[in-house]
Amino acid sequence: MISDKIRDILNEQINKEFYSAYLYLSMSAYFSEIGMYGFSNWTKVQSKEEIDHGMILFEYVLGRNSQIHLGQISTPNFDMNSPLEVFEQIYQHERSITSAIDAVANMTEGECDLATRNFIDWYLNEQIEEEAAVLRIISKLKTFGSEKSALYLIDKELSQREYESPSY
Ligand code: OFO
Repeated sequence: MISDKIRDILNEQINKEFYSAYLYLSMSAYFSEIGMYGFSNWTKVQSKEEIDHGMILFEYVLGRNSQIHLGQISTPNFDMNSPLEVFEQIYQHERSITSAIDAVANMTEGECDLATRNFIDWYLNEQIEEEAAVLRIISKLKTFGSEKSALYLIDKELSQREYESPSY
C-alpha cells in the first residue's frame, strides 16, 4: 500500500504522461500536414512511449493496492511555426516532466516510501535520455535546418525511429 499523498502524485503523473502522448500526437499530425513524415513518425513513436509511461504508473498504483483517479486531459497547445520551434517546445515540455518526476522522487523520500523511490528511478533515467535525444535534434536543426536539403535529410533520419516497448 502507498500513502494517499503518493497515490495522488502518481495519479497526477499518469495524467501528465497521457497529456504528453496527446501533445506528441498533435505534433505528429502537424508534421504530417506539412509533408514532414519523418518528424511525424518520430513524434508519433514518442506519443506511443508516453502512453507506455502512463500505463507503467497505472499498473504500479494498482499493484500497490491503491486507487486510480483518471483526470481530464488538457487540449495540447503549441506553436507550429517551424520544426525547430516545435522541438524547442518539446524540450521545455520534457524539462517540466523531469521536474514533475523529481517532485515524485522527493515526495517518496519524505514519505519514507523506498519501493516507490526505487520504482521512479526508471523515469529519472528515461528523462535524461529523452532530454538528450531532443537536444541532439535541436542542435542539428540549428546548424543545418535553414537548408531545405539538410532538413530533408534530417526528416529522413527521423523516419527511421521505430517503436519499442519500454524495457521496464
Ligand atoms: Fe516524455 O517522458 Fe514520459 O515520462
